[in-house]
Amino acid sequence: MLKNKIGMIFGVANKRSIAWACASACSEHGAKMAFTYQGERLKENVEKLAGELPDSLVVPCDVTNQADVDAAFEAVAKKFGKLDFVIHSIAFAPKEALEGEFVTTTREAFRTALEISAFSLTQVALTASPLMAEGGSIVTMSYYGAEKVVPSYNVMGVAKAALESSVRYLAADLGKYNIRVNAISAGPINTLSARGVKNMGSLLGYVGEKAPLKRNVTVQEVGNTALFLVSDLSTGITGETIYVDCGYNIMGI
Ligand code: 0WD
Repeated sequence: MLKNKIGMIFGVANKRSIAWACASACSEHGAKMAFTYQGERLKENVEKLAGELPDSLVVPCDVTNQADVDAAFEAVAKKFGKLDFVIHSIAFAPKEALEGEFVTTTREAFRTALEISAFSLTQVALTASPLMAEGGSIVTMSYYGAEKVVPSYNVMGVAKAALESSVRYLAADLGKYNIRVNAISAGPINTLSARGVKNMGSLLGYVGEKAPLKRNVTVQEVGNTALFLVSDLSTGITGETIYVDCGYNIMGI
């Protein structure tokens, strides 16, 4: 399905990362990929994982540093000469902002969360689009806390709201180049980032009970949806936020 397609994956921290599940699904269908890692602490992990896949590239990229972003795309252009899809699967907020009440969010925490978790998508889309001469697909990861209040999700919910809105504006701008932009709104999954959100364990239990499918979503299910969104099976879809949450979001009470 993705033979001769080149992807760029942002947000692999370890083998549990949603980004890694997306990359695994895309690799099974023939894609070659570049992986970015944020800082030296993640380098070894990402190199080891990417090394399991044929002909992959690993480049550093902290999205708060524009020079890193530019250099990462230059490295992709040099090795592959083009880009067909991007999976943006990164988010960050200071730990103290992910507990207690939202009303106490500091200016600094707000700025950091919005810059890394929302603005970075626009930054990546702008830099990726010249490499997508034949069109392309950009996918990002959101969460239900963007639209409803989820205790402790706080400023990250506000960042995800900005992210989902950015998806629509980017889709409108880039559609003329046949570049599609979509978000997956994933149900809770026990990853490194998720453990930063207070009460994640009880959230998983609650959602697993209330969701129509009576369970939590698996990371492979999110990966398979990303595969669909970057493939030619979804060429009519852009600007959407697609729920992969075992149906949790449709429930009133
Ligand atoms: O329940 C969940 N796990 C859900 C996650 C439900 C719905 C959505 N998501 C979203 C997250 O908000 C995020 O956008 O999915 C995305 C991926 O999250 P993940 O796979 O759950 O978490 P993780 O494996 O920790 O990957 C996120 C990575 C970072 O990892 P750490 O844990 O080291 O912060 O985002 C990257 C980093 O690799 N990241 C950055 N990358 C570049 N520049 C930066 C940065 N400044 N900051 C964080």
